[in-house]
Amino acid sequence: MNDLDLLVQAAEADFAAATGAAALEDAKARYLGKAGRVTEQLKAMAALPHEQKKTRGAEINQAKARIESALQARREALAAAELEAQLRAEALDVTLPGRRRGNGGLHPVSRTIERIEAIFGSMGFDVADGPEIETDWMSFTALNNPENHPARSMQDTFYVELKDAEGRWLNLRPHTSPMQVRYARAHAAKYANLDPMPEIRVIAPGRVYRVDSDATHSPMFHQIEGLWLGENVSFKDLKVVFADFIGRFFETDDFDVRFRPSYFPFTEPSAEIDIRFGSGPLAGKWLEVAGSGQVHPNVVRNFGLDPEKNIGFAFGIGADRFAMLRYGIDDLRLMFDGDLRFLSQFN
Ligand code: 2U9
Repeated sequence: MNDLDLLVQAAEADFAAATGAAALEDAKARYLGKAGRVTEQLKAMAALPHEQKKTRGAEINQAKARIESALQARREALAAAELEAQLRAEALDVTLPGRRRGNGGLHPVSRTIERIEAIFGSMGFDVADGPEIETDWMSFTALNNPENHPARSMQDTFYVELKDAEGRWLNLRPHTSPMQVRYARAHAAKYANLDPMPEIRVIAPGRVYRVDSDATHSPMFHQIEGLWLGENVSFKDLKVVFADFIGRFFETDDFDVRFRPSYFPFTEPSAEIDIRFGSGPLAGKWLEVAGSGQVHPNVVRNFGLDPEKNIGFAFGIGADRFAMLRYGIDDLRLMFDGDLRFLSQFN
């Protein structure tokens, strides 16, 4: 092996030792650069006798060509290795199963409201809707709450820092009744020239707000109120409608209903409604489940109707409480925590 073979061998070894593009370019400079070993050999030819120059020059050029091709081969090998590594790092395993998107589902309170809407819907009740931020008149005055009644105090109600047209603070509705007031007034206006007027049969489900918070009270909860107003709708009708509703909601005939005298400003007379199951997990205990009463003449007047011709009843239930009774939930706060371990049990 002559000196040029050794030079080529050394270059090949150097290139092989370079593990990156930068190191390879450094190695190239050591052989093919201005002060590189191949260039050195070419310069050294100047000292040779004339007749040797041609063969020596050809040999050096041959060695240079072998070094250049070794360099090119190494460059390609490094680029291929780099690509390979990148592909491996960014590899996608297309055989992995996809990530499932949760199915979602209805909240137990929403299910309860839908269920109650369906039961009352089958008895001819419409469903009212309305704003959660209300005027003073809609939340209190129309419902026969005297100006100085404690239910109006800041203790019971959240107020919004905006005033209504009468200069009174707007409130977060403390009950769903304003929806029925709006519904009844629209109904009265729509059928003003019909005598007798078609009956009002409506339920109003929705969020309501009170300044109250513990294991059994939440500052936001859900009420469903019902209103049936006609020429001759009585407490007897209330008892039948309510008992039918209870039987269908809890899917049993095995229960008693009891009315206890009570007071609400918007009904007179008023009654609390208790039920007692004869069997099942809640058997034997009287449970207070609703408030009710005959709609107060002042309230009927505020609908724009004649209280002599429009008589009926109203009732109110807590939708959250009904959901808890039906599903056997013992802490109201679970309803509003948004914990999927709890919520997914209902779907
Ligand atoms: C209008 C007139 C009267 C609805 C009524 C109650 C009695 C009542 C509570 C029960 C449990 C609310 O969710 S709760 O805390 N409701 O006691 N609600 S009578 O009376 C009305 C409604 C609308 C226009």
